[in-house]
Amino acid sequence: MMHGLGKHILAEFYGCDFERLNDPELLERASLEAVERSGATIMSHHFKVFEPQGVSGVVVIAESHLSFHTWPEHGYAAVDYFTCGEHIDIHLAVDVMAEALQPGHTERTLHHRGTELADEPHRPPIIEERLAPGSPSGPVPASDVERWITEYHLDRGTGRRQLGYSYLTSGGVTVERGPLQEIAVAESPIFGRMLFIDGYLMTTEGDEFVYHEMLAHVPMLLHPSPRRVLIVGGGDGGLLREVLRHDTVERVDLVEIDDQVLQLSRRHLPRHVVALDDHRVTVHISDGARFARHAAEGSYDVALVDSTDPIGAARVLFEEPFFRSLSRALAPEGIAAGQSLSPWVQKQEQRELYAELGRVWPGALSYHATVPTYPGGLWTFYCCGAPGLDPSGFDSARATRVAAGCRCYTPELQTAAFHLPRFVRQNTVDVARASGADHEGDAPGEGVAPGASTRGQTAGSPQERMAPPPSPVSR
Ligand code: SPD
Repeated sequence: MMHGLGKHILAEFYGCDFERLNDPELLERASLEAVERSGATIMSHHFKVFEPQGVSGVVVIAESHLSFHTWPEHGYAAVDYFTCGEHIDIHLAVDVMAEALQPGHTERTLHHRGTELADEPHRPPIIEERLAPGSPSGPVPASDVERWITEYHLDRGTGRRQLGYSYLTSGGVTVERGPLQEIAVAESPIFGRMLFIDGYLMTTEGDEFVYHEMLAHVPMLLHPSPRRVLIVGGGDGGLLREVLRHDTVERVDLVEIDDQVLQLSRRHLPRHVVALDDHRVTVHISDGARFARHAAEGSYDVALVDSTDPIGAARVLFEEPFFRSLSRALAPEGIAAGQSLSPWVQKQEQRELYAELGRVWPGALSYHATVPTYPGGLWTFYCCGAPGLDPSGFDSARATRVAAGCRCYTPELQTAAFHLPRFVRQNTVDVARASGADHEGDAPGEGVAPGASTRGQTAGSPQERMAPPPSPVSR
């Protein structure tokens, strides 16, 4: 996902074969194919063979460049790919180079370039007045004017609107612009109060129980005894309310970046906020990524990420460094889970998310629920932990107790939610697994959950055992 003016990936290929690193034809073919398959437009290319060994090359593309340098004597190649194209799959380009050079292990670092110049403007909620169907022509009585609030989805390349979900509002709309984001509260005849952030619908009184119950209980039940819980985001309090249904919980740190979300939720979403003042809870108004980075190692049993979609300040919560911090902050049996977007409306963002997850948890699992007010309706969640994390490994008596207070969650859903439609599996867990496999053999501590080996997790992950064999990942 693009944050700033461009993406720059630096890939280190170690342990490559001397002959491959010294083969200009192979390198030319691979670099041109890498660029082409990633979706970029080739303008020119130049390759240089060195004596006694080594090859350098650059492929200039309309969207910037790919370059590589090889050191056959060290079995090493450096590959850089820089692009300002929103739709270009830079990881795929690196995959193609890796297929050609077959490194023993690789490291990838992703840099966002020009981030200071590309701050995203606040998006106000879009509220439009429309005439009720059948209104008479001429002067229109006020009662015939309807106010609709719309969540628009934009094309990633052009920024133009391509999809809108509209809700008739009944009553007034509250809009508050803060330093971080713009929040609106409106009321829908079907879904009750609705909270929007920067024009995107976050939660409604009508269907929030589905999302919050499923995001809380499924991962909490996969931990034998969750005592210490971290919630990143979730300032409306709905997720916290569900977490506290678990009588094992002793402490919850809720880290919300924007105090305004808490304040507006306290005012407008009374059924969400019931647990905010519980004695086990500490609310931190702080940046969740920084909080996780500084959390003591092994200090949480469960970490739940209840963020907005990857826009503005939340982007970092969908990227590898944050997942690495979470993995470090979790105790050995720890579970991390979070919302993982729509396979329909955010197909590419979702693939990118699972590729990032897979570098930390190659066996990342995914589960789903239907949230009618989220775009596409079918909503997904990631769920990660130590290798061998088994979606059916939960205490059913505990699940039954928790479910007694729920409107959506049931012990049956605990496992059923992990059975994904094929296209969802291909866009989520298959991507994570492929991305993890690419990092097999990385330095210890890189790309693995605490105490885990990447190789162990990749072979026969629980979701793989529950599902038919995956078809090849197509990017
Ligand atoms: N597309 C919206 C997804 C939002 C997920 N988190 C919302 C916060 C609800 N507690």
